[in-house]
Amino acid sequence: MTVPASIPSRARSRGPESDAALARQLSVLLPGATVLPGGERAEAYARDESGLPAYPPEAVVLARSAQDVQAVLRFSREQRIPVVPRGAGSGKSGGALAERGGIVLSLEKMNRIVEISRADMVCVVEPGVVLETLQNAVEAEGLFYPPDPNSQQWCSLGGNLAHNAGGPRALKYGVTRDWVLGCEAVLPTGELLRCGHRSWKGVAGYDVTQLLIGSEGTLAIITKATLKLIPLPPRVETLLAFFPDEDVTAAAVQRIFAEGLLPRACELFDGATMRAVGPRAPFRFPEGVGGALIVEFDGHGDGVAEELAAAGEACTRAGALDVVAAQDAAQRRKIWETRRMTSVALKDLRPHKISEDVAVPRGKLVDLIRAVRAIGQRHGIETACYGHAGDGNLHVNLLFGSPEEQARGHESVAEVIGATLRLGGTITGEHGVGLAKRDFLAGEQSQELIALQRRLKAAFDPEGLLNPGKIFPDPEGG
Ligand code: 2HG
Ligand code: ZN
Repeated sequence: MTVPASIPSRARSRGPESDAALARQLSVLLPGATVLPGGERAEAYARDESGLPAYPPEAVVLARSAQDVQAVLRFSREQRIPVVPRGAGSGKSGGALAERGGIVLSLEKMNRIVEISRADMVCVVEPGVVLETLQNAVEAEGLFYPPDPNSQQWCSLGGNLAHNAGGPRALKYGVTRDWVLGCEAVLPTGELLRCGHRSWKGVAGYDVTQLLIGSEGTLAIITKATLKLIPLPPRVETLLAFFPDEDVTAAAVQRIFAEGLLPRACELFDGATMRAVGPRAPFRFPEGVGGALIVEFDGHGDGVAEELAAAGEACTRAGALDVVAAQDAAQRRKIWETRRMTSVALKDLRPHKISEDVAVPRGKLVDLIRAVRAIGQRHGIETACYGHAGDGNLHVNLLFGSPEEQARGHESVAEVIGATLRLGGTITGEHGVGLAKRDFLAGEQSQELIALQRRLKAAFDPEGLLNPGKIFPDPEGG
């Protein structure tokens, strides 16, 4: 088995004429499908939410069916043109960027909820379904699909599956992977594969379904997925606790778990984040606080309120200045809107910020926050940390003021990653490696493990044409 060769885009001629010729070939291949030539009309497909530079594709195809996906992948093989699968473009690691040119294959038009089965407690979805659309549809049936990445209003299930997306509720309910029973996918050869099962259990053979989840569109393109659903918890209770500083806030997370509690979400804001978000937030933070936690429980009956009260007491014992419980659904919504606007508020404040999504074992949260502060002080860079503290996954933001500062600040990014790894953590808790973190993978994983993954990649994609350049450090260093 050979390692897939990387396909440098310079090997093919690029330009308006060749892009138009490619689009014409694809239109003949897929009569009636939307095909955009590279250039102005394809501009929206050159970027995602990673903040990485634009990588204009040579052509964009909006697939309508698994058969369209099969046709494009067969064409890619014949012509040796890379294919980059794309969902809603909400990714944070550059996974949908055509770094090496080629065809961007958008799944946005494949957006049917094929089925919601109350009897089997599953749903079957196409990859272009927007997460919130699915959540609303299953909740109308009294069912629940828990994964809730921040972009839930516009991210699509295909991207969630490819990146094994998380979110606040991952603390209690796990990540996307934990909800996938089976899928239909197209291999880079064009073959259609069905893997997994519809039953809640199934252990036949290797778990190819789970290998595809989180493979960042490098092994196959998922064209349908069967997801597990559970009953919608009838009761939800939420609190906000305010602390004097971020160390005390992070230490309070431990206290909550030490009480034997498992919230469905436990989200942290440090002081810098609160100062940035505060003026625009629908929920007003009190003056002079240096950190906050959102803690949320769900379930049945009064036990949920009891758990919330116990978490509130744990926060007070840990040093909270104040603890407030949401009085109704409207207040809960305001709290979550405040949390969900954090990333955008920081970006508006500092457009050149770099945000990481490192995760450490929960017991090391305070150490991570201290390490980030020390790195910021050493380099004279303001930092802001917030995120999924309950599962040790923090969004560490380095608030660069200009592109020049950002360019100089890459050393501090590497230091944040280094500190995370020394604490036994991971370079990415939820956004994936993509392009953004591929150069850091070898810091976390052994050469043997990376080599094994490259061999797996080659087994699926011998020519290395499906989403090339993602996840793994480039063997040629380019
Ligand atoms: C969040 O939790 C998202 O808000 C986005 O994962 C984080 O922008 C970010 O880095
Ligand atoms: Zn997040």
